[in-house]
Amino acid sequence: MALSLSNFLYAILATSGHVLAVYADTVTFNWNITWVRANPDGMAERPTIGINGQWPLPLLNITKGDNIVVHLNNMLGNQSTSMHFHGMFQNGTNEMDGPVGVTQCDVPPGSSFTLNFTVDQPGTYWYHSHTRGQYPDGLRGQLVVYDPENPYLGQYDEEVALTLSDWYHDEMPGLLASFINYKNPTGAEPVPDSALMNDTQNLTFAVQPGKTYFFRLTNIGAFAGQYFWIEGHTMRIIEVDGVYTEPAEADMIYLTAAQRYGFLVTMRNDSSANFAMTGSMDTDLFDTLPPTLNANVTGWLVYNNAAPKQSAALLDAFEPFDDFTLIPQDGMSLYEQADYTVSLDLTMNNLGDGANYAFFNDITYTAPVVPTLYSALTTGANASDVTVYGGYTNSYVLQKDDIVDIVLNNDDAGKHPFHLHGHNFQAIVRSEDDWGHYDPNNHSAFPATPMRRDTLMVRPQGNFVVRFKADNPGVWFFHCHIDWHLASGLAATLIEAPLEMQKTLSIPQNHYDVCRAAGVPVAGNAAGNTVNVLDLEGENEMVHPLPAGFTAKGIVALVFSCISAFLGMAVIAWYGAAPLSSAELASAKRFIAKHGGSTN
Ligand SMILES: [Cu+2]
Repeated sequence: MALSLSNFLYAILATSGHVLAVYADTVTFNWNITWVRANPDGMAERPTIGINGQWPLPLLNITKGDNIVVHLNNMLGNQSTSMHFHGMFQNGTNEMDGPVGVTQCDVPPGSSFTLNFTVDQPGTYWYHSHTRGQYPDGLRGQLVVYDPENPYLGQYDEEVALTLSDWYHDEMPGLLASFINYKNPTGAEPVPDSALMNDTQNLTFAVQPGKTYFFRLTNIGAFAGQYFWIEGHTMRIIEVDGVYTEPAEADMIYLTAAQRYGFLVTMRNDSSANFAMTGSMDTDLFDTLPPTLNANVTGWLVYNNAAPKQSAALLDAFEPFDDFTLIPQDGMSLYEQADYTVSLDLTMNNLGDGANYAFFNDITYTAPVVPTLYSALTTGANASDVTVYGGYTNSYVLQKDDIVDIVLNNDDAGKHPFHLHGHNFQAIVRSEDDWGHYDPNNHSAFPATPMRRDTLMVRPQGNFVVRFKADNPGVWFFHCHIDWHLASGLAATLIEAPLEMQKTLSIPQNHYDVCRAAGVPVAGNAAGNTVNVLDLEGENEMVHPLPAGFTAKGIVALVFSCISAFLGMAVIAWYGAAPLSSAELASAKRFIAKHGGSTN
């Protein structure tokens, strides 16, 4: 089961540090999306979504400036699909971004969809399905963009690509059906069955004493954040989410789902022992802890094949590096004050069907009839009117080049990692637990040179503020990257410079063909109305709320009383329907005879 990490070693880089002359290439991928069988933790073989009959999915090595073409052929037979390249700005190619219902239609079985975009960002990224709840079934992999002008060239000998993830033995459609269900009124997320490192366990990586390796680490998981550390070694962080940072030393880092770190690790000079590197799922996220769950996954830096590979040592506490303190290597300073603020209050609550949903400002994201990008491109001057995008998409229209703040107030007791498509943002405020809502008149000083990244965690009952420049006309999704929470509606839609989009963006015919095959309209407002685009008659609405006064506890009580009433009736019916034993029959006859009836 153990794979050698050398399989994932993809580049031995020049140590001279000089800039290589490169020419942009077109890199074409013909991907048949297919079912395969996989058993990455050795505990349960299961159907898994692969590419060209393979899983784990390929590590993609791209060079900055390359043009990527992906022909996505959906051969799953029973599910639609899509593909998002996480962290790519897609500047000028918003239609290639991937989220279904936002910039495109779901690609139905038997259809093909072509992505075509240029990568002009270096760093550590990943790619995954953006079809509802699909990527945890296997359709996610890592993407590394090599940078001929990496400022740290010459400070390392080799690059190493590494992923962490959580893994389920059951398939997502069934898990989703029981997650968003009146029988799960508290919204308890399914707990993963195991943790994986490079889609396996007990990974070994042969290292050479004294060498320095550039690790590219991505959490491609569905749900669990993971702590990561290497015994006996210090990590020197030089990149987060594709942004170079000033070097920062860390003994342990924490990666939410979708976050990436690039760090240098220099090997020890003696080769007498091997060292464990461990990913440990953040069990704070789990509502229950199954006794059989091993939340950790361990691999080893192998200096010496003859030496033992000892189990990871137990820790007293997790004390990860605080990413908020990172400083971008390019020294980009804080944007001036915001022109526009998107304020989002996060809650989780029950709706009229008894199931638990996630909300921004009391609206649970409900995909529109027409993908939002197509609405922006087909509603003329009205595209600047947020009404067009419907009442259940949490839409905001941004003006070109505005400085925008997103204020996120977490009224929930859980941690949530938020991802913004199309941008890196400056992280300017992140509270501790239980600090409540952000107060614009009373907050910590904004960093002068804020960390930039594309995924940031808000703490329980806390808040964050992120700032970015609306310099990328397009429709950009902002959502929790816990895939359960995206499915339960924790998303907003930013419509950036719609009139500019109408001038600069165009949709390939192939994308429209996919919509036709899926039976999805491609023009008009969120409801598909093309005549009066301010009329939302027929739009997709969220499940209606419960009558006032119902609480999650009330739902639990209602469900359990219904279940117990049902069980009670079932017992009576079962008892009543059972044949009488001979003793019971004799006793009944005696009773009837004694009271004067006939027993014939
Ligand atoms: Cu979440």
